[in-house]
Amino acid sequence: MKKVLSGNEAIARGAYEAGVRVVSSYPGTPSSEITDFVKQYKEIYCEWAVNEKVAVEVAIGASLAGRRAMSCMKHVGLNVAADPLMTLSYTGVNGGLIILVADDPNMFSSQNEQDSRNYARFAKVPMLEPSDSNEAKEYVKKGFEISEKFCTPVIVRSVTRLSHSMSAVELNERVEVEPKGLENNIPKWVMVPANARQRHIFVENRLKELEHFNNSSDFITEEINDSEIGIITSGIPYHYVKEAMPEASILKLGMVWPLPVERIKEFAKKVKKLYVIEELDPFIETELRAKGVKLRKLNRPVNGELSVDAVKKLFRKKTVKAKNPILNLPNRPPNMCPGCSHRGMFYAINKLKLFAAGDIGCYTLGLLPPLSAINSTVCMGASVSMAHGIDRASGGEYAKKSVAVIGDSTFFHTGINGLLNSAYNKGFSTVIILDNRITGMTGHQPNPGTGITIRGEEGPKVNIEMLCRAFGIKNVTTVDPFDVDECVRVLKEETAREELSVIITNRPCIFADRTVITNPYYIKEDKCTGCTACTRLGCPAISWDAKKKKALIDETLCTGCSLCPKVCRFDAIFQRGDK
Ligand SMILES: Cc1ncc(C[n+]2csc(CCOP(=O)(O)OP(=O)(O)O)c2C)c(N)n1
Repeated sequence: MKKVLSGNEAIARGAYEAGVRVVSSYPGTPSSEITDFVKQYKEIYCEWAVNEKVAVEVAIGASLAGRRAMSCMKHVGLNVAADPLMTLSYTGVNGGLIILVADDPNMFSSQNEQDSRNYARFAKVPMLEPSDSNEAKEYVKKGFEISEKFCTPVIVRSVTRLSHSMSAVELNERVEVEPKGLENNIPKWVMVPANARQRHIFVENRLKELEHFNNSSDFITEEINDSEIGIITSGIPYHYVKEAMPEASILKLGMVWPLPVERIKEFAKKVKKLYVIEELDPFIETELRAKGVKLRKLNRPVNGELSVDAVKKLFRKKTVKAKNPILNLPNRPPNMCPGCSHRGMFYAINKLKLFAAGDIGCYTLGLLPPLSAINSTVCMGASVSMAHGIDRASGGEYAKKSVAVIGDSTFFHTGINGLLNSAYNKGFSTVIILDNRITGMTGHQPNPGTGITIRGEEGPKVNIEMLCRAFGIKNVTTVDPFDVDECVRVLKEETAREELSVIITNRPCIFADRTVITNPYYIKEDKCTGCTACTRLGCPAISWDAKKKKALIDETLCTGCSLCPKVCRFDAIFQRGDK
């Protein structure tokens, strides 16, 4: 049977058909839906781990226990999981193990544009790169076979265009794989130096065997057309090449590491001019040049996505200038939702002109005007440790005018380590944990603070306040983020302290708990003085009537969060149902 599936759904299906037993992942666009799709298969144990390092380690444990396992993440997640990955390469696997990494060329929702193919070379493990949904499913299945045959973790690389586009997929039955049992093999699994030295030799030999395998594998498709131009490509760029250069001969690679150099050299002999078309880093190109393959140079950008037109331009082909309807649309910058529980705290931070070391989540949008209350964003968890660095660099002085701002999921991911470090090293910083009980930014996945698991089963709900106190932090305050005056008061008090403080907000994400939505507010025109205090909340439900010079509330958007009446000094804002 055939079905049209997104790349992410196809990857989940591939895991199901391959007899996978355990999937442990951490959400991150564009990979998040894979694990959400996996949860429909009751044969697979699946979970949201607290971060990618933990997720991969869970998969390693499952592999050691003799079962097929997968761990999914976005590209930056692989940085967090890099530590186990590097040594997993040495141990190898028992049950097959796939790390699914989704890159984000063009950074539609990421803080950097790194090319994960470098990790395959770095860790000396094979990488498969599918180009459509059917291949995505098949490569996951083949990936498990390779993993077990060569005793290696396999990285399957997706990109946003693959993960989020849809194409036809041939569905097959699940194949139950015989469990291999817990492997007790000390020289293989205990990576003390004496054992690791031996395993490093194994890794180098494995890489040679994998290259040999790739040279004769069906991961390569050769399409011989005109002998003038030959193009080596893989993944999504393959489709751009096919459409832009139908006359060219194409060598499409499915396993992009280790490269099938022999097959590439054979292909090179069949064409006059040889090119590589790939997105992001010149990964294949650099490698082939080092191996002595003569390639023509193209002025290809190393940032952003390619497209059919971009490929045509590289070969000086005419492109048809289509009318772009998007150009006529008004600019809609991202914004926190109406009723977002983060808004009040950012209003207070802005009011006090505090320097905010930010983090990654919906609250990063606090950066934008009119709130303008985020001064740095590096990676998940960095806010807490950076605030500590800011504090220590100034002998405590800057701690009085700065805060760290972090969401609950990000806190559980890696913020927790930073906070423990600040507590242990007696810092003075003030850490604000915006606890909306959900991983908002990536699609509302539950986390250890939500109290439910990925499948909606009840689980323990971490008490962040008690956790902070267990670290030895004395000053832990919980505030209502819709009470701006209280937020300002607590911020003043805690930043003034020459001690570490934690402030926790206690309102749920509007999507995590719809019961908090109540009657909308409206503005009484005669009472509104046009002071703009409410518009400075940046709430999408509040707009400005330029003619009347007064604020307006769109009642279809308002969730009744009660924040705007609290900042209105003229009592002009009322709730429907009020007298
Ligand atoms: C290492 C890493 N993994 C995953 C992501 C994707 N990601 C961006 S924000 C975020 C979590 C946001 O949740 P939370 O901290 O609870 O804040 P909220 O969005 O709910 O405000 C995640 C997982 C990332 N940017 N980096």
